[in-house]
Amino acid sequence: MSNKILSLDDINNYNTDGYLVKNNILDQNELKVAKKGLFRNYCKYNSPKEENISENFVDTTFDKQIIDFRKKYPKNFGNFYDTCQTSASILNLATNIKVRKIASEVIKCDIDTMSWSGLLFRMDVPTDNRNILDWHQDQNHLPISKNGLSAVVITIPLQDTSKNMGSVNLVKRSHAYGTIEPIREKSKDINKSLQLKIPEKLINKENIIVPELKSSDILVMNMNLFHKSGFNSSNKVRYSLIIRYHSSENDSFSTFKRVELIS
Ligand SMILES: O=C(O)CCC(=O)C(=O)O
Repeated sequence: MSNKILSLDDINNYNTDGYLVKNNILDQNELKVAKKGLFRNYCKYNSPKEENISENFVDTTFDKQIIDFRKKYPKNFGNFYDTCQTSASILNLATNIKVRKIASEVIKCDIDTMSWSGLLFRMDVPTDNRNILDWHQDQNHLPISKNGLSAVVITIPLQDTSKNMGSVNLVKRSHAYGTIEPIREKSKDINKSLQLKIPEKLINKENIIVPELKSSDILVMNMNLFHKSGFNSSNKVRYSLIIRYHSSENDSFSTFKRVELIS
């Protein structure tokens, strides 16, 4: 009997559509550990205003505090944000064995020969425009594996994510274009994200999908799939992890030192 996590249908759907949502992958206990890590990092830089706030918060009380903290103390918020980027309990969700197994099944490589790049923890606060990414392909930002064919992007939400929280928008089947020459936009504001944009005329609006992920689900995407951040019009923070896996045995793989990352 196969011990694979993905079915043949999953793989076929991924190959055809350029993405796949896989439900019930993450363990709620691991999510609790990650949220506890997030909460403890927050407590280092700002005291929670409510004594009874739960480390396993699932309500908007904590989010409200994060939003206020970011507004009032941007420098401390930046330190909190950066600490989370290296928090072992948070990042563990992205390097979890099930996530790696899924990546290896999609790439069709040995799980023990994979490398990762672009591991990032996002906290997207309501109405923020500074860090949202317009239509792009991850292959243009992280060209570690030539053509992106032996690599994959995985997004992991830490909470149930509705469309109005700015969930990722993607264009089904757009990976068929291969890697497009992007329009480069670097803002003078150093806090704004670099944009390597896909020309708007290539976006087929009828194929736009906004998956609403549950906290145990993961979104798997082809490195060439067109996607962008949604706009967070809710009153909640959208917490998510993004990681890219690569087959390091594949000839198309370059080590980080040799790759000139576009920034
Ligand atoms: O979660 C998001 O807002 C999208 C981020 C994204 O597309 C990326 O980092 O490549």
